[in-house]
Amino acid sequence: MIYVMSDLHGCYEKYSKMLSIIDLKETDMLYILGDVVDRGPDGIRILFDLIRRKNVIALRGNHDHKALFILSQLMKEETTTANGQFAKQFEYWISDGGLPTYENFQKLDKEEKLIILDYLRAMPFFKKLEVNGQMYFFAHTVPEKESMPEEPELCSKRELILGEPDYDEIYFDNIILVTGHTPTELIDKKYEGRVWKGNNHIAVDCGASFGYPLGCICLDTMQEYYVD
Ligand SMILES: [Mn+2]
Repeated sequence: MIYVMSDLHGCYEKYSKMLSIIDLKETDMLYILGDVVDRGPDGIRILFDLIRRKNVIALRGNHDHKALFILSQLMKEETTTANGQFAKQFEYWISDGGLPTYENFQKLDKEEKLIILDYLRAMPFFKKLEVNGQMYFFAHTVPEKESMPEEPELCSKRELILGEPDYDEIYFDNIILVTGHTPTELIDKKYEGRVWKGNNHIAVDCGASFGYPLGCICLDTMQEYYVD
């Protein structure tokens, strides 16, 4: 079975409960569509859990990307959080949910820090795969329709972590887009805390870090799962 969820944002308890609800088997695959860290308290803890799992693949979100940039800069001795241009980026990240990620990263020893940075650096930007004869494209997000190339994998990395999709447009007749990044209540208030589906697009960020449930969808059965 292929399962997809997104935007864990440090919500370890919901993530852990979801794994037991879906009863993830060794032969299943779980894709997490980015933003593992920031906002909630336990992003680093989730990363350590992901690192030891062979059948869970986390794609990169804008928060994972930013955390990688800031934390790897901080590993360099010449960088301090008081230093000019970097200070501004650091302050912005801290205020945009980076604080718990920063604090928990600082508690790690050097070897653990390098393990986390290596994992963040290796997070892919997208995954394309077929389930039951249907092609799917997974990414944290996609650009607006007019900026979408002929093949979704040709999108720029920036668009795949920061794009703003047109949810009311069909992008491809033969590919279903599966994305996170935008809590589904912002797509359609009726889908508050629920997976949104329409126009060959499935949006799975139910807003777990904003008090809504964590959602997960099984693409083989289209069954949805929720953890409050
Ligand atoms: Mn995001």
